[in-house]
Amino acid sequence: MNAHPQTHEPHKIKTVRLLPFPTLEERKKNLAEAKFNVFNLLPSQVTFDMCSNAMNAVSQEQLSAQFLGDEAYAGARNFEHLQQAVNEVFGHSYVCPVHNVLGAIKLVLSTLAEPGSVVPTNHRTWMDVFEAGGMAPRDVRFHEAKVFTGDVDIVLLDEVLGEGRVSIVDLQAFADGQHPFSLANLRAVRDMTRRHGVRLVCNGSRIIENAWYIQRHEPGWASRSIAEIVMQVAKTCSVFQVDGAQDPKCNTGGILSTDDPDDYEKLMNEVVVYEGLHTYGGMAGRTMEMLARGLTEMCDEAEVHWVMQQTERFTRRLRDGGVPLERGCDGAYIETRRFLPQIEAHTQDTFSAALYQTAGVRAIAQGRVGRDEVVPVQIPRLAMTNEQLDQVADAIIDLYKQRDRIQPMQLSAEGEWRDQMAYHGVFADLEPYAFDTFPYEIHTIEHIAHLDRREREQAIRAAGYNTFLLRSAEVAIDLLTDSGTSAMSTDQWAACDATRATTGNSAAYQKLVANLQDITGYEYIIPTHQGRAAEHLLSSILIKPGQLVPGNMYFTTTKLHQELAGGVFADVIVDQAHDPDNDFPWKGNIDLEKLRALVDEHGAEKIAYVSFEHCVNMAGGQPASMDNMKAVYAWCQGQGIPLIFDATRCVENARMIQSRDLRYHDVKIRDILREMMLYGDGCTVSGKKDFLINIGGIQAFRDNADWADRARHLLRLYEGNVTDGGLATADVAAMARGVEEMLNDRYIRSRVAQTRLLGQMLIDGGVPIVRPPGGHAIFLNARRFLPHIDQDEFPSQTLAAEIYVETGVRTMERGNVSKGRNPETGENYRPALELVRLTIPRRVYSNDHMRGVAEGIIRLYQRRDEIRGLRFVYEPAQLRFFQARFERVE
Ligand code: P71
Repeated sequence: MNAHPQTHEPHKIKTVRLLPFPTLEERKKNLAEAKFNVFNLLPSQVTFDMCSNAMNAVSQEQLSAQFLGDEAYAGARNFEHLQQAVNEVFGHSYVCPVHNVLGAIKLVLSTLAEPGSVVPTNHRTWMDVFEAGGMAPRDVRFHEAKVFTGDVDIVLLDEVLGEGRVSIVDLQAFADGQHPFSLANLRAVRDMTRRHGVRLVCNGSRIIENAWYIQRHEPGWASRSIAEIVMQVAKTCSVFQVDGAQDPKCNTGGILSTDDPDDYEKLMNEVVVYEGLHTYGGMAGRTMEMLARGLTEMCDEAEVHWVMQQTERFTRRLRDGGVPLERGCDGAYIETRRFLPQIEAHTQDTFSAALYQTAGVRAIAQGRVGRDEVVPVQIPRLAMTNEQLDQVADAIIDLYKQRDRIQPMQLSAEGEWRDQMAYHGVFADLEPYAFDTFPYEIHTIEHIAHLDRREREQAIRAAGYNTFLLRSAEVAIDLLTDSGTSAMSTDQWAACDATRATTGNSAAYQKLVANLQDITGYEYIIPTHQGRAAEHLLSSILIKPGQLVPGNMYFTTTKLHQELAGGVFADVIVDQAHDPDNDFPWKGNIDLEKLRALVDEHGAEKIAYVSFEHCVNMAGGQPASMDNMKAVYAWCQGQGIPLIFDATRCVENARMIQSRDLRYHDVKIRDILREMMLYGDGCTVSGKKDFLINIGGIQAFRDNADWADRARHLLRLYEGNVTDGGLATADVAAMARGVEEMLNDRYIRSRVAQTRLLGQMLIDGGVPIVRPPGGHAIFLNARRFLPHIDQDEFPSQTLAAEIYVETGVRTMERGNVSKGRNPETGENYRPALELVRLTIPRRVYSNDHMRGVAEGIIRLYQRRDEIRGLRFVYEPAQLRFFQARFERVE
C-alpha cells in the first residue's frame, strides 16, 4: 500500500487562514498578560498553534457539510447520515452520538462499568475521568514492547481479570498519542475479555494513526487498506469511541458504536441524561453531518500517508537537532526535564513560554498538574506545509541550543489543572527565530486527481493532445494559469458571507474604492467583471481608428481590444525580452529609444496611449524597473501622451523591485506600489491574478473625470452597475479584501520565492527555461528541450502534452500553435519563442508540489530523445490553440 512514497500533498489548498506574526516585543507583552501560561494566549497572538485537536484542515466537501445541518431536535437526517457512515467505516450496527469523547467515556462508565470496579487500561490520558467516576484504573500496558508499545501485557491482564473486580477493559488506539497496539494483541485481549464476560471498550480517536502503524509494522497487514484495518479494529471491540475533533477532523462531536443491542439500549437511555437525545447526543446537526463526512474521508490512503509522513519528518528533524522527545502519532512530545535540566520546577510551562517568546509558536501541555513532564508539539492534520513544519522544528532546535539561558519562573497562582497556573516570568535573553515561509495555514483542501500513467495516456489522447481540453478531474497539479485560480482567505469568505446583495451602492463597493484609491493614488476606481472588460472600456475611450498603441509586448486580449477599437499595436519592449537566455533583471522595460523613434516617425498625435504592463506575461513574467517607469512617464508627459498600466501583476513587479533594486530593500511593498502608480495616468487590471480573487477586475484613472464618465457610460451599457461592473456584491467584497492581503510583504515574498524555487530546480536539472525566473510563471524553452522536433510539428504543444503524461501536471502552450498562421502565406508563423508556461496559482500549492513538478520534468528531459512531434487533426481558424486537436507523428 505504501509502494508510492509521496513527494507532495495528494491535494491542493482551497482556502487559507492568514497567520499573525507578532513581533518579539508584542510576544513578550502577550506572554506577560497571559501570566506566562500559553493556554491564556489568544489565537490572534499565535503564529503556529501546534495542536491536533479540532485544528485540522478539512476537505471542501467536509466543510460544505457544515451548511447541511438539519437541526431537528429528534430524528435528524444528519443523524441518519452519521449512522450510515459509522456502519460503513466501523461495521457496527448501533450508533450513540455524544458531544465529544469525554461524553463517550462518561457514558460508558455510567452504563457499562460497575462502580468501584477495576478498569485495566493501556493509557493514562483519562485516569481523572475514571477516578472521578469511582473506578480504579490499572495499567496493563506491556512496557517492554518494542514496536507496538500500546500492546497489553496478556499475562498481567489475565491476572487482573482473575481478581474478578473488572467490568470493562478500556484501551486506547495509539495510547496517549505515543503507544500503538497491534491487531494480534487486540484480538488476544478480546478473546480473554470474552472468556471473563467483560466488555472491551476502545477509544479509537486516533484509530487512523494506529491503523497506519499496523499496516507498516504488523506481519500480514502490509497489503491491506487503512479502511480494512480500521474496520477490523472496531469490530474486535465491544464498544468503540471516537472523538470527532481527532481523526474525523471535525471541530467537536463524537460517537459510540456497538453491535450489542442490549448495550445500545443502555447507552440510549443514559445519553439523554448527560448529552442530549439519542439522535443528536449534544451535537449540532451540522456537526453530525461534518462528522459523518469526516469518518468516511479519514481512511483515504493517500491522505493518511501524507499526514504520517509529516509526523515522521518533523520528529526526525527534531531528533537530528538533539532535542529530547518521544515520537507521538501526531507530533513530537518534548521531554522538558531533559530539555531544561537546570530548571527545578514547572519545566513544561517554562518550555512553552520560552518557545512562544522566541518564535510565536504555541505548544500546550494540558490536564492535571504534575502528571507528566512532556509538552506535546502536535501537528494539526493537513493544516501545515512540510516547509512550515521544518521551520517550527528549527525554532525548537534553536531554543534547545540556547537552553542554558532559560530562567526559572516564579509561581504566582497555583491550581490542580494546568490552565490554572500563573507565573511571574523573567524574559531570558533569547535569540528569536524568524519564520520565512507562507504566512497562512491551510483551512480547506481540494482533492486532486491520482491517475496512473496509462490513464493519463488515454486522457491526453482523448483531449487531442491539447491541455486546454483536459478535464480538471484528470489533472494532478494544474499550472495552466494563475488567472482566477487563487485560494481565497477565510477573511475574504467572511466578507462575502457578510455582504447583502444589491444592485445599488454598497459598503463593499465603497471599501473597494477607498482601498484602491489609497493603494494606487488614483481617484476614479471602476469595478469590472474581469480584465478584458476593462480593456474594452479603455480601448473604446482612448483609441481613435488608425492610432498606434505602443506597449511592452502584447497580450492577446489587450491587443484584440486595441484592434477592435481601430488601433494598431506596436512593440516597444527592450530587446533583451526576446532573448530567453539573457539574464537582464528588467526584461519588462520599455525601450525609450524605440518609443521615441515611433513618435518621431508618426507624430505624437498618432499615439493613442502607451500601454505599460507590469511583470510582462508573454515575456515570462519579467518586471519593469522603477527608473524605467519614471523615465517613460516623464517623457510621455512631455509629449502629451497618456500612459496606462496593465497592473494585473503589479504586486509581483513591486516585489521584484524590492528584491532587485538596492534602494528599495527596506521599503514596504505598499509604498513601492504607490510609487509605481505615480508614473501613469491610469490602469486596467485583471483582478484574477494579483488581487487574489477568482473573478473581478478594475479600470482606474488618476484624475481624468472625462475618461471616468465615459468608462461608466460604457460600463452601464456592457457590463453592469457602476458599483459592481457586473460582479456579485459578494465578489466586490472579496476583491476589496484581496487588495489588502496582496500587500502583505511576507505573502508576496513567499509567492515570488516559490516561482523562483521552481525555476532554480529546473535550471539545476539542466532544463532550458526562460531566464531569469519570472513572477507568476516559469517558461520552458521547448526549442531547446526538443531540438529534434521541427516547429511545424509543434514542439511546445508536444512538450505540454508529454509533461502531462509524465507527471499529471497541466501546462500551457505558448508557441507556434498560439501564434497561428500568416494569413498571406497560409504558413505557420514559426515564432522565435517556442515556450511552455508553468503558471503558479497563488496560495494553492506547496513547495513540495513544486518539487514534484520539477522532478517530473527533469525526468522527462532525460529521455527527451524518445519524444515525437504532433500534427493537426482539427484546426480552428481563430485562436486555434483553444480547440485544436492533434495526433502523434509516428
Ligand atoms: C493568463 C490570462 C488568462 C488568459 C487570457 C487569454 C487566454 C488564455 C488565458 C489574462 C490577462 C493578462 C494580462 C496581463 C489582461 C488579461 C485578461 N491572462 N492582462 O495569463 O495576463 O484578463 O482574463 O481577466 O479578462 O492565463 P482577464
